[in-house]
Amino acid sequence: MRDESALLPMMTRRVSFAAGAVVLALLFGLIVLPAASAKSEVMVSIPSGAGLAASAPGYAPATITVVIGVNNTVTWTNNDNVHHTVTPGSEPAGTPWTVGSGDMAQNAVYTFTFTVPGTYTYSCAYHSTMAGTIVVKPGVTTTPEFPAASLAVILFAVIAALMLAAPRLRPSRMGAPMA
Ligand SMILES: [Cu+2]
Repeated sequence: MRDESALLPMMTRRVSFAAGAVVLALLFGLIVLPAASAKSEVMVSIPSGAGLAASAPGYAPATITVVIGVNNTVTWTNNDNVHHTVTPGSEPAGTPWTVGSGDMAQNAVYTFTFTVPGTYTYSCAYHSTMAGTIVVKPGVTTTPEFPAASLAVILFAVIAALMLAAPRLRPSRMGAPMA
């Protein structure tokens, strides 16, 4: 009879632990997953008259900040009636962004996804007054860190399970009469 009363709080603890795990999983699904899937691209316009004078808005907006994994795809649209380019200037080492758009006729669209953090400058090959800046920030979670974190959680779970199971595997218990 005493055994049953001692067993009850233990089972209650297990149930509340399981409930806690379910709540955490739901919170993860509600908060983290939508944030990760809500990727958006950044639009930059080359407005009408972009290359006419230094005062003209060459690229609108001229300076943008993007975050890897969130909104690091940038699309330029030539809304002017003359040709322009998006030509890389200074950029962080190791970036694959070296060529740029090439010639962009009226209504031409050019898209690039930035994967190397840093500050980029670019300009138009035809109009020296047109200049833009892109600041690329690293994402909150990067892909290489994820497997390491998962391994740590799995290792912790395995060790915890072994510690819980260990007392039941003792020979003295195994030899005890069942009834
Ligand atoms: Cu131009």
